[in-house]
Amino acid sequence: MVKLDVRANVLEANDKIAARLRQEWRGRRTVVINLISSPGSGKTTLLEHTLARLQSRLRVAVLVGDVQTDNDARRLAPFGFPVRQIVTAGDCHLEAHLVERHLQFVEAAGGLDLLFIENVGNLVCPTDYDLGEDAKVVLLSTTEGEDKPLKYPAIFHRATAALLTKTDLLPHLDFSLELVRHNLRTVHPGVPLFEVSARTGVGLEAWLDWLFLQVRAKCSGNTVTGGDRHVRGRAG
Ligand SMILES: Nc1nc2c(ncn2[C@@H]2O[C@H](COP(=O)(O)OP(=O)(O)O)[C@@H](O)[C@H]2O)c(=O)[nH]1
Ligand SMILES: [Mg+2]
Repeated sequence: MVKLDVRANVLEANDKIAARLRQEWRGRRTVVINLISSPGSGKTTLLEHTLARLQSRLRVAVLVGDVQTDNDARRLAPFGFPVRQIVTAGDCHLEAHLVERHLQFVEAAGGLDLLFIENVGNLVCPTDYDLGEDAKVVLLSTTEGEDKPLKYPAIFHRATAALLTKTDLLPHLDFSLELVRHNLRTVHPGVPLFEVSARTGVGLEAWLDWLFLQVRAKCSGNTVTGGDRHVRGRAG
């Protein structure tokens, strides 16, 4: 009982800070994307390929969370956008106060169109922690199995969009695209699914189009959530 109360208090405090952050970013017209997946699903790799394609097109910054190391920030730094590592030293998710602590960095980056937050690798812990984002985007890689939307329904239900990553590996795996699409639709009917390979570039164009849609929508004062579709796309 006491444990439940403490958790409720923590979440309530988190929500208050997240509301402040959301207000701040609404004023700045910055789209904030919270990337969530298991460790190793390809969040940082997706960001590497996304940042490479956004150079001289959008003003972007990245906050990246990990339990230890600044490896991911070092991987993302070469693309010329401001990147800041948040080390949680044990915590399995980012909380709004950690993001708020870096608000100054984000502000110093100037009028941003897009802020990516790469959450700590975990399909459970980050789910309940609002970071003031416009969209939670969940990644699932082909090597993780088709059943993950059913096993971790909360994050797949809350996500505004989903990506199936590492589709280049499909010929080597017993993985059914039909089944993963079905499982995702069962948990979250209508959520857009981008089927991508960072390695080959397949599907990245559709993912970028969706990001541009978010940026345009925020500039006009809305947030777009996408339609009922899955997108296999061409190499982007
Ligand atoms: N074959 C293949 N491997 C990928 C792809 N995307 C990521 N990986 C590999 O998956 C591993 C974990 O990727 P990373 O981006 O660090 O995952 P994160 O922990 O979610 O940030 C790395 O060895 C990547 O090279 C992809 O599209 N295809
Ligand atoms: Mg990473």
